[in-house]
Amino acid sequence: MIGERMLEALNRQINEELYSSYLYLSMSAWFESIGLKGFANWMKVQAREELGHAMKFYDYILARGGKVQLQEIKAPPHEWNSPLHAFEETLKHEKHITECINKLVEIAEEEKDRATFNMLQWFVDEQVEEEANDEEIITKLRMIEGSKNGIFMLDRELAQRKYVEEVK
Ligand code: OFO
Repeated sequence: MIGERMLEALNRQINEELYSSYLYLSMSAWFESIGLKGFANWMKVQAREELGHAMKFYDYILARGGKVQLQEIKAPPHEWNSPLHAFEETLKHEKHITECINKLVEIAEEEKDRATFNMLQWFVDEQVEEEANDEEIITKLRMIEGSKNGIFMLDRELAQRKYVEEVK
């Protein structure tokens, strides 16, 4: 059984992950609306990954005999100034998620909840990867700033991303 404090924090994280999914789906729709289908694909894949993150917390709570309590998901923004702006906002959001995960780790330590502490290690690693992916794309976007051809090439590259279920 998970302690009350840990359970509440894990339930909050389900909401954070569902919001991440919502945010990236909104970005995907925006990229689609400005004709960048490759960027839209990348964001749609990311939205599915985030849903997978929410489900990891959901499944974990149930496996530990806890109660899942889904909360309202806030509306994400609907437009951004440029592809670079969208990815800067993505990185900012991922840094916030990293803080959330670190906070969960702290709670698990304080509550001496070894099982939750272990489960969270996957997310600690995942956040390193997520921030690095965003930084890589931001670097490319800064290099090609103002170049339509550059955006077109990057769009082709991002169109290659495929959804792969992230297994533990
Ligand atoms: Fe983007 O890692 Fe979950 O939220």
